[in-house]
Amino acid sequence: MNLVVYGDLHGCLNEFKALRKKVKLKKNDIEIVVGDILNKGPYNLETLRYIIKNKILSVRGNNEDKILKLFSMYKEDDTILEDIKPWEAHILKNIKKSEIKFLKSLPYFIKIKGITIVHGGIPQGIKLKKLSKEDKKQLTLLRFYDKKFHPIPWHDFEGRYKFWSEVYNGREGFVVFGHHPFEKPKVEKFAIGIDTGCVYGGELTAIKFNNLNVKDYDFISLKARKKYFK
Ligand SMILES: [Mn+2]
Repeated sequence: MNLVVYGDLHGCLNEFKALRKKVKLKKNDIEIVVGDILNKGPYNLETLRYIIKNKILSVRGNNEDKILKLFSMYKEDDTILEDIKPWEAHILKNIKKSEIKFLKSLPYFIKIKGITIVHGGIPQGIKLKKLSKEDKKQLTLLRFYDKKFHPIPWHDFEGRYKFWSEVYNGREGFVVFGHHPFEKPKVEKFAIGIDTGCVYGGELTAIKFNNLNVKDYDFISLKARKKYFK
């Protein structure tokens, strides 16, 4: 049995289907998406429906959280449609109740054997067994630390000291994460980042752990058909 984890899809359904073929899945393989299934891309709802239909697992990304938040605002006041991105308005107007329920059901992390899948990262001092609401948010958003190892907003270029995975010590398992696009997978001692920016015209990457062995993995990737988002 192998574990296959896919990087941020962002509605890139054609690339996702092609990548699944390229992975050459075996019958009992476990498939997990690292979150950000939808938003920004060409086939956001279609990708979500494909995930549900094919019973593919996923953790929760900040874009799932964002759509859920916008959806609850939209239910109160539909004039918000004028103030948000057109593709987000399209999602809100067309998403089904069962799909909202599915998004709400997504876990913030999945642990299988010694492998932990999370969208953003695991900040120092946070224990997965005991997560506050703020901790959960951080799991979807973490990228860089400042010099005091506090997570900083992604646009704080000056405050950037270290990327979280560079100093992560493996205390919550070997982590596979997405969220921050790298040109190639970011390989650290106790973590691997597999968002290679498909929606931005980069690549879609999967990591396959053979027999669930954390030390025996392959990358499978393919190029985006185009740049869907700047
Ligand atoms: Mn993200």
